[in-house]
This record gives sequence, structure tokens and C-alpha cells, in this order.
Amino acid sequence: MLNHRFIRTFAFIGAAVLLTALFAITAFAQDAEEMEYPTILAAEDGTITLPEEWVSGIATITLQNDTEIAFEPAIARFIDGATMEDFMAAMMAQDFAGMLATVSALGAPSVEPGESVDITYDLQAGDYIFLNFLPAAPPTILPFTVAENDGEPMEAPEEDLEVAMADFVFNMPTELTTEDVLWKFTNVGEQTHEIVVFSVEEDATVEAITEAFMTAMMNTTPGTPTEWPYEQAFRFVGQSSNETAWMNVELEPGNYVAICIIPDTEGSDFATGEIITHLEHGMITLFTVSEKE
Ligand SMILES: [Cu+2]
Repeated sequence: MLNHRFIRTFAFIGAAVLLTALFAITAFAQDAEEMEYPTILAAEDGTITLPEEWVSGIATITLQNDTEIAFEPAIARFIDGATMEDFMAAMMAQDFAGMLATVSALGAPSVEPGESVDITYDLQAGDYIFLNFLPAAPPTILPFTVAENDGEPMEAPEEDLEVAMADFVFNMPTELTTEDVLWKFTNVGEQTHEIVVFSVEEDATVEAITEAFMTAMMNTTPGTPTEWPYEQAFRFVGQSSNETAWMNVELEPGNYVAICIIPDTEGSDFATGEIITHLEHGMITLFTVSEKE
């Protein structure tokens, strides 16, 4: 005769053992495998592959550069009912302000050859455009859609420091340590901004640096890259109003300058080429990075 209590107890213990084992396997799998993020890949031949599925909310994406030149992508969301056609028309007309009026750009770093950078965005649902102009490959302009996330929202990362970019000033700490690694970039202004960071001498002044950059820009042959007077440490380029992004930045101890060289869309005359940059409005900040004590 079967002892029901025995069977029930046995079944209960069996289930508990099984659950424990499953839990252990799951925990092991999570430990053993590093978190994998969707990748935007610039392949060796310059072709770009985007993640297939995009959902709104906090999203970390890996930007991987397998080419031999810097990968400088741009990701932007169409706004105010604007379409790809509106964007392309403005681009063909070289209407810089018109292009910016059709989209909200998320901002992106420059990824060196052979490197990859993880970047976190707070994505809104909508229609997007991905752009890249690697000189070695045909220009890439890819549309994609971010769907509404109906699952659990992901938590935003905890930044070590915040750079709030306004018109026309960087609001950021000026004494950093080597442990300030996760940077949060927000655009609290009306215009698009960027943060480009260069190594400078200890006694460099804002006036002298501004002068050196203005001279470099004036001496640039149109259609060729500007030779900057200082060594670039990193850049996060083209972030529209109200966007947020997080990125790891590892800087050696030293003296640095952050500048924004984006044209003032209100004060510039793009037709005559009379461009006034945010730098000229004083969007420049000196800061130091010291070893963590
Ligand atoms: Cu700016």
C-alpha cells in the first residue's frame, strides 16, 4: 500500500532539489557569461549592421569598429512628423539648420579602429535614422524603428559625473579623479551640442586655447579635416536638446579642455559661410584628472 504522506514529502523534496539545481545553473550561466549588448558593427569593408530589434527605454549598445579609420556614427529620431524625405532634402540642400530641425540626435562617440565602445541611451519609441560617412565606404543612411517597450523598464546606470550642456556652457565638475569613469551627457539647452576633450598643458588658458582652435579652423582647406592644435582624448558628438547618454571615459591623470565647436544655428549665416561656433560663445572648460587617493 502506498503511503501518501511519504509520496507527497518525496515529491516536495524532489521539487525543491530540482528548483535549487535550476537556480544554481541559471546563476552560474549569468556569472559565466558576460552581458551581451546589441552591436552596431562597422565591418572591415565599411558596411554597417544594426541590431534587428530596438525597444524603448534604457538601452546599452556596443559600437564596434572593424575598419581601419575612425567610426563616427550618428543616430537620430525623426521629430514633429518629419520624414526621411524631409531630412534628405535638407541634406542635399546642405541646409545644416534644416537637417537638425527634422531630427533629435542622440549623440555618439568616435570609435577608433579595432576598438569598441559601449554607450547607453534612454531611447524613445519612434522612427530613427542611422548615419555614417566612413570615407572608405559609400555613405550609410539606414532607417530603423524603436518599438514601445511593454516589458520591465531597465534601470538607468549610476554615473560618476554628469556633463550638462547648455547654450553655451558646460556644467560639469572641473576636478575629476581617475575613478570618475561613467560619464552622463545631457543636453539641457536648445541647440545641439558636443563635448570634444583634448589634453592641454598645465598653464594653458581658455583664451590661448580658443585662439589656437580658431586659427586651426581658419587654416583648414574646405573638405579636409582640421588639424587640431592639441591631442584629442575623446569626443561625444551631436547631442540634441533633452537627450541623455552614458559612456565610459577613461582619462589618464592630467590637464584637459572640453570644447563644443558646433555652429550656432541662430547666429550663423550658412548661406554666406559666416559661421559662429559655440566655442566663440565661450563653450569651453578646463578640467583636471588626478589619481584617486
Ligand atoms: Cu555646443
